[in-house]
Amino acid sequence: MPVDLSLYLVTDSTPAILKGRDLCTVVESALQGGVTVVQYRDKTNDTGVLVETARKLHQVTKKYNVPLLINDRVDVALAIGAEGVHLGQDDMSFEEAKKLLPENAIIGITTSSVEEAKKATADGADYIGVGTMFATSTKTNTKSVIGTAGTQIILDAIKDSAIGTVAIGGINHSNVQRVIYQSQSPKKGLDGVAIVSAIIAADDPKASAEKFAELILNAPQFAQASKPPRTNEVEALLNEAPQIIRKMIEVHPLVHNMINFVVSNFVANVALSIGASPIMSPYGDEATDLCKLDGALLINMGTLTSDSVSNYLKAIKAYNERGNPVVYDPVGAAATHIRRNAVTQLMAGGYFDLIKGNEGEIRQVWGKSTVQQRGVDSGPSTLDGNQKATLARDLARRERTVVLLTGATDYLSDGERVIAVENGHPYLGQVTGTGCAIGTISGCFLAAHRSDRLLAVLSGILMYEIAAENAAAKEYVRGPGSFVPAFVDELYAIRTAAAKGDDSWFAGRA
Ligand code: 3NM
Ligand code: MG
Repeated sequence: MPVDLSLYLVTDSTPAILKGRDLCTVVESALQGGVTVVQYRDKTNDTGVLVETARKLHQVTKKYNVPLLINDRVDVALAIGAEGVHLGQDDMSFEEAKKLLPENAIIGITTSSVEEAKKATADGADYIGVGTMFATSTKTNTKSVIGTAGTQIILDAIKDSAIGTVAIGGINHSNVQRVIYQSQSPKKGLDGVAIVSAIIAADDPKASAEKFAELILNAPQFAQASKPPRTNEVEALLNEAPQIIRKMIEVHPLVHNMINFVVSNFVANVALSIGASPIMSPYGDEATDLCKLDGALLINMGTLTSDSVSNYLKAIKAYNERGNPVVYDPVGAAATHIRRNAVTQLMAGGYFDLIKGNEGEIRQVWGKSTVQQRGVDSGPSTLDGNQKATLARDLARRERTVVLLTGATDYLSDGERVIAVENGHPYLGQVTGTGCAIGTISGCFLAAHRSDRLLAVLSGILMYEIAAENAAAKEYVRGPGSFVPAFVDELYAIRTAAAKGDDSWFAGRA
């Protein structure tokens, strides 16, 4: 019988986590809440105490028909007849443990790389613990923090094996669904999550375990909102765009902008001109109320300050929980150490329905960026069109979201489809805020049209870039200065026409 790894409790006897309570009592209440496997992990006590505690724990876990695994100490497992062991990379080797333990004992192995995962699989381990998912104060000497992206690579590497998989490190109620969703590789997903502090240190371990058990049964809100794409045909998508634009105008979505102060006024005017309802609020706690209006959130880190990231994370959490769309514009992502860290924290801290940026920014989010960006401008391009399309597609696939890589040609992908958009005008590159406004507009369209995020974003870009072309063609537009008011006018003109059912502005343009 394979072990049910779905809600895997790892114990901790340190005062900071156990808070003076009796371990057996805490574990029993977690079992009542639905924990499916328990690992006794104790890095401090003497062997005598380990054996005594393990024996007591075993009495409890047996009552709930749940296996008890012993961390590291094969001797303790043997002494009390536990169902198995969990071994770290520096513990006894799998082969040695296998020789000592009974034939049917469960053996799990901690892995944080493809090599380790492949070795554990080849050895015949029952499951692997994959981590560290997120940095955690419960265990600070972990080898590497790999996130959902690293976990996905490991799962993909062992996709042909039936070995069990469980993620560990920093998993809590607010991220567990996203962890499971974003770690999923096409052919293999996680069988469960391993939790220490979010259950053991909880005021009510039973309630905490119950909540985990319920959360892991369901996909996150944002995944439920994005049904599989209906069509692959660019023509068909283009035919639908005018209707989507009309729908956005009718819905009149709220767009909550946490955006840089340089472009704030311009972007608010753009949102108004297309028929949306902008609010500019950098205050994370305000999202608790604003997210209830079922609009979109835009995170634009163009003028990052020391408290921006914590504000962003609060707001992202609120929108993610309601399943309302969140757009991430990692402005100047590679420019400074602070911004590179912000990217890491935000990507680990929430789910984005669209990640939008120029080549340097998207490369930084992808994580293999070697280019040092100079400012927040787009900088020299080093990728050709095919490479950009591939990068957009791969990032969308990895994060299970939509990516828009902007430039003279924009590349939009949902991980399956990639669309290159050639519309626009060079004046867009001569005015500040025109790139940022695309993030805001995309948010409006994502809020209004939820069944196909790629189509929603595509419709928004087309409205925007065709308006730019129309504006630049006005005889009174002589340069970037006169372009700006003409551009806002043309967005408004398209909105007015579209609302009346007039799509002539669109015909033959995309
Ligand atoms: N092993 P929490 S992380 C025991 O990365 C353990 O291998 C880890 O605790 C690894 O759920 C970890 O409180 C602690 O973050 C996880
Ligand atoms: Mg160990």
